[in-house]
Amino acid sequence: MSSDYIWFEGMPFPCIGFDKEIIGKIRQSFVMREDTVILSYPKSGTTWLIEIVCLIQKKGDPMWIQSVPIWDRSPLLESESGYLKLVNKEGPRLMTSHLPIHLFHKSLFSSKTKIIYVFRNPRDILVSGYFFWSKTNVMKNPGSLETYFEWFLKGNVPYGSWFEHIRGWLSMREEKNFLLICYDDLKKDTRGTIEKICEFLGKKLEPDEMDLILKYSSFQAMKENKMSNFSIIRKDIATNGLQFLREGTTGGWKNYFTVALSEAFDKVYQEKMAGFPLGLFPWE
Ligand code: PPS
Repeated sequence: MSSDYIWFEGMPFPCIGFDKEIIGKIRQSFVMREDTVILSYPKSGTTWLIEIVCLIQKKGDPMWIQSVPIWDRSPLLESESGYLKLVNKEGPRLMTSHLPIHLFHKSLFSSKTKIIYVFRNPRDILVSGYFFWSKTNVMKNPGSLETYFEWFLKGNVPYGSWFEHIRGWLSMREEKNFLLICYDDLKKDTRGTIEKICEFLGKKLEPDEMDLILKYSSFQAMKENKMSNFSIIRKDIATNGLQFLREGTTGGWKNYFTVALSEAFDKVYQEKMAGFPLGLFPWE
């Protein structure tokens, strides 16, 4: 049975595993410290980034990523279970979040927290989201890509509008504790992009350690890793047909959008993305 959302101040959240009191508490009192946060709008490459950061921390040793579920390694801050894992944890924390910038506690802006924001062509996000959310029970089933497309453009999907999410977070792009990673660049130059992440995190790797990271964070390796491929997700959240690592490509949306959908998307995109500098988004 698919249901509607949990709403927090006009923003839709998945209806299982989330609680609006917790979302409120994060903004009110979840003090950020010397943490590392992997931030994204859902379906932007979050899981890939988590796997890479975990492997960087372990210098390519796959033991951790192969024995601990991804949501325990880098808990999702705003989920009920993630919040409980993080709130009383001492020392620097690794966490994930899809929250928009205005729902974070103000300490984020004065702390030493390192933020890695991963973004992706919103057309690919839309298609990925359609196949993902349709196989879960955490939102109403759209029934067709056309319906999901309409919902996405209106922001009537989990975490609301992609356009607002990216505009909010990109306002931090000049800050030294903020790293912007594009899924499309990560695909094109995985090694070079991982090197950037290492530099940002202050980690130095030997060439053979980098080779191990490339090996264990590859699409195929992650697809086979039960701790990362969502095959052990709670059965009330996802149905059996869920394939989390679905295509893992850039530009795959072209196989799903009709000409009419593509034109409709471009129109909204141009209106909503006005004002960003040229060259920031590789798909433009
Ligand atoms: S979520 O639910 O928000 O955490 O999803 P997220 O991890 O952000 O995005 C899922 C998409 O990322 C793709 N993915 C990868 N692509 C390439 N290489 C690797 N290693 C990889 N890991 C995950 C995943 O396949 C989803 O994209 P689609 O287009 O659906 O395949």
